[in-house]
Amino acid sequence: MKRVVSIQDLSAVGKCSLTVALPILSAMGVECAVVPTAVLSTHTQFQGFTFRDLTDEMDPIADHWKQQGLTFDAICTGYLGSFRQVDIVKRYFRDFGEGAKLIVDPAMGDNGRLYTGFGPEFPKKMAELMEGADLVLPNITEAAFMLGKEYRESYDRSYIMELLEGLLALGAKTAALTGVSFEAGRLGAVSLDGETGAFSEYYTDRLPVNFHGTGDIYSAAAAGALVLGRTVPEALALAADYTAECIRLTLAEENHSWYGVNFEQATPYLLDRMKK
Ligand code: PXL
Repeated sequence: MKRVVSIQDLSAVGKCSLTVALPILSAMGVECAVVPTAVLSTHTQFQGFTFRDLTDEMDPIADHWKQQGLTFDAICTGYLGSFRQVDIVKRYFRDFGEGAKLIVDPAMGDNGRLYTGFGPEFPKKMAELMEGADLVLPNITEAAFMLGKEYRESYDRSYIMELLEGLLALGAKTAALTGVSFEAGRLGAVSLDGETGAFSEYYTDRLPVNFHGTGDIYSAAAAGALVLGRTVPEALALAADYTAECIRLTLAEENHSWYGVNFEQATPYLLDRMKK
């Protein structure tokens, strides 16, 4: 059985980060170890959330795992709360990276803005995790901030290629970008393989709302597919189809929550989609 470790926060309510990565990877038949980097009462889009930083636990957890001889097929990172956590993640990459895919989702912002709590210097620090990562999957906002490039709402292919090439220049082996749209009503992800130069793109119908946590759902599903042997383009397509289904099911519920999507109800779809 494949085993991955997911390093990100535990937002008690909010359907993002660990509360989606763990169930999604489990449903896919992948063991998911966790390093909770912080415990929040909710994700940061709620007002007045509590935040308990767990940075001090991260090294002792790694020490124990090393002593136990644990190994992983992938190390997946998401939302990180501080500069120090980025440095400790690098230690996880050094200590557990052999034979593991390093998958980095630099969850920091969306729609041209950083999430509450991140200062303007943080994206440059997060950018350090691009170096040596097998797959990085920022959205356009996160890529633009990490690269110190202008965020654009409307763009063409050359802007997207510039971001992908920038991510490769930071040292990522394969760069993906999520939330890309070249055509009204279609939204998807693109990728550029730094070794072969292969470009991939995959789009689904764009649903008329933006939901929180869908980036985390997307990267968990992509990571699962990747460790189960799919290629990057296949993994990105599977994750896009699954995320779109999560949003569809959410919209189908009349009084759906505002803070996250009904990813749980899309589990049968995910398992079915994995057979293709
Ligand atoms: O979904 C990204 C995310 C993860 N973790 C926390 C967040 C957010 C987005 O706001 O607040 C704590």
